[in-house]
Amino acid sequence: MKINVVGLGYIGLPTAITMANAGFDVMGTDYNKQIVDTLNQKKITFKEDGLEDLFFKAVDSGNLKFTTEYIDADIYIVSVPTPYDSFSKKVDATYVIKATQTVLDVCKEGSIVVIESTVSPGTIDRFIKPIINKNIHLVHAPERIIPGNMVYELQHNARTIGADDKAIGEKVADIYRQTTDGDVVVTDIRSAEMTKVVENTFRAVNIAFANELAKICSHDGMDVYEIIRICNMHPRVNILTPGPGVGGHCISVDPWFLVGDYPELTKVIGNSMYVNASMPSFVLKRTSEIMKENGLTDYKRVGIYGLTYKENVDDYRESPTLQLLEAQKEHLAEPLKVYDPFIEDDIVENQYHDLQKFLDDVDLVIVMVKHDEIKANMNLLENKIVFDTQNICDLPKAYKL
Ligand code: SAJ
Repeated sequence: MKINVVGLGYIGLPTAITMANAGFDVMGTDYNKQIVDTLNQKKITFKEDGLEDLFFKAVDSGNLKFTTEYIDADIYIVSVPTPYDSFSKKVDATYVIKATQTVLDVCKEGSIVVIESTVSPGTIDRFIKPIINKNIHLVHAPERIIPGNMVYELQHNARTIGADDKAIGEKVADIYRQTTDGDVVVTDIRSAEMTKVVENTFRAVNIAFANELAKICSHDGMDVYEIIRICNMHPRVNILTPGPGVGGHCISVDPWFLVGDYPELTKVIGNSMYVNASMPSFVLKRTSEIMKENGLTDYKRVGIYGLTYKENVDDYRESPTLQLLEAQKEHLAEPLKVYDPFIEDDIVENQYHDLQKFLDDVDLVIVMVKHDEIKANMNLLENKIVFDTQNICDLPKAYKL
């Protein structure tokens, strides 16, 4: 059976690798020639624990190849980005539509097109089904892996297969069962679309609750972490961890699909998203209070440690640090200094690539990400004023959220 994985980003590439290692004949397609060239040179395109070895295994077995072309296959797995329109808050299905159209140009009758990209409920009915001009089968199998633990989750997560034709759903489920030991459930397309967005919305709302608690506690000088620790000893309470904001391309994006489609029905969800989005500005406000308390007036002596959207990944999309830098533009002439051990390229102004130089140039360090490397370097921060937004620093004078 020939599988064509379309889109070789954070989801498509691991999916192609997993399918190839399960024994399927896989072609990975991406319109970005640079990505395809890099992969064809046997170099992986992003860092993820354990993925590189699986990538080598898949390529060496001959089961995995890469091209910029769409090919004739039995099954297509579409994993292209679905951004949202920041004004209307609605899903932008352009890439999925375009990819499906191109699949339709090359595929034979009877082939199966599996959409893994996250879409809002109803997107496939509204935008994909109307362009189908051949006898093919549509399936939605929303991805579920978490960056930072992708390899484990690819092999163990339960999966949802949405298909309007049960037999086709079962056929695709059997393929996914060869890649994971988690349950693989078959439902209809619309329910599968909904489950995916609901899962990420659940997390967004719960993070917002923790963030709101952080603000309440900060207002009255209470320790939010101590309060959460104690509350979580209750058998039915499980509060998440407050932080400097919510980044990435999932939790900070997908719930907006529901808000965009059901503006009158999403008060909890909408407000949660605003609470999460307010956290970088809250960090800035706390920073100015901490500066005042320490007689520091020069923002040029303030540095941000961590630029990625979360720990131990190199993905900085929608990261809290980027959000904070955007928020500070209104107030400061010059951007704050930034260092992240995971980012080698120049992403923002005033970015350092040498930790010691960064530390020499700042007096106040805002810890934004809980990278293992930052935890290991905590002793280097002993003589700095530290604002630890991630609760990883046990230096006695570190400020918390
Ligand atoms: N965060 C907090 N507090 C927490 C947990 C997370 O502030 O207690 C922040 C993180 O620092 C980060 C953001 O939230 O900035 C999102 O990180 P995450 O680790 O919660 O999730 P993602 O975005 O990396 O991956 C999520 C996962 N979804 C769920 O757990 C429901 C993953 O399983 C999905 O596959 C992924 O979204 C996706 O692609 O949809």
